Amino acid sequence: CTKVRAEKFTGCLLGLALGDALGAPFEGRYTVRGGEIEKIASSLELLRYTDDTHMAIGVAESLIACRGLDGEHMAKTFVRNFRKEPWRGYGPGPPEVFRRIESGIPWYSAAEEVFPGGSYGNGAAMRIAPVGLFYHRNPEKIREAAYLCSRITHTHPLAKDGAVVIAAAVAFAVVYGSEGRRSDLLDYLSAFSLPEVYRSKLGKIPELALRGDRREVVRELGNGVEAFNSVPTAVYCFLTGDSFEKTVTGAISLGGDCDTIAAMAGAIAGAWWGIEAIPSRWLEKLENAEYIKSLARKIYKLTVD
Ligand code: 8NA
Ligand code: MG
Ligand code: MG
Ligand code: MG
Repeated sequence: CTKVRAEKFTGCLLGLALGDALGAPFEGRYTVRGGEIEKIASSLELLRYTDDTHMAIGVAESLIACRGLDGEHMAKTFVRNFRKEPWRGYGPGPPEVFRRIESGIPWYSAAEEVFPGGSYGNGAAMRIAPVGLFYHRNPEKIREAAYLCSRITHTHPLAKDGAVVIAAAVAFAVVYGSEGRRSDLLDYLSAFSLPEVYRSKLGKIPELALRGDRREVVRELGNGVEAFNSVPTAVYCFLTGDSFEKTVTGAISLGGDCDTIAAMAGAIAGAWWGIEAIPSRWLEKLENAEYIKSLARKIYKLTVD
């Protein structure tokens, strides 16, 4: 396997933030044309990220402070960050969970009744990339860590397994990119014994990739806020985008919850190709880029150096 480099860690977290920030103006749109993304990006002075990145920052901060995943510490970090910047476009679930934690409900059960059976939104998967970075050396820990991180806000099994897919994909990208074959990701993921909806959607990717029909991708894999309607789509975008830039613009062009799909795909692509593959015209405009980069470097130091 290739050498694990710090540039993959910084590429991952900055890739997540850029997918989120570039996609945010288009969230909820039915269609997005390629030219529109660049037009908006160049007209904006600052590329502002949303809840996806804000929560990933919390995951990274807590992993660094605790040298690993501590559920209570991470929950408190989420609550504190949310209170500082509640305007980041959070879905309805997490703010309700945070209120419950503040009212004294323990972090490990606060999310259970916010939705029947727990939330299956993509909010656990959208923030999980730092966990994939932190545990890239031991895939057997990825499931446990992704579940623990998800449990704070998303207790539905499909949300938790969606987070496993993205964390595992990031670990794969860090370890095998960019000299390996991207298509080996599907084999790598098949070792994680995933629920049927993930196995069947991931299994459709090779054929969808051959046709490359946008509407068919949206119909078969989804572009919604549900983890199972966006996580396989993000994997598709990484496997079919031939560069960081194409992965992210391809994800945004699918519409729907496209900032989140682009955040997940951007994290995987950034980890695969490294920061040097991220266009500087985007990086220069990214809000808090230096801070996000410093978090990625700290995770690298704790796990590789
Ligand atoms: P969430 O936990 O609130 O879940 C998202 C939505 O999924 C919920 O609001 C429900 O509509 C639905 N849902 C989840 N679980 C269930 C269930 N068991 N039964 C019925 N419906 C359910 O939020 P999240 O943290 O998962 O975030 C998901 C998305 O919301 C992300 O794209 C994020 O960016 C955010 N979002 C924000 C905006 C905005 O403009 N503020 C718009 C879209 C999405
Ligand atoms: Mg958003
Ligand atoms: Mg968002
Ligand atoms: Mg979103």
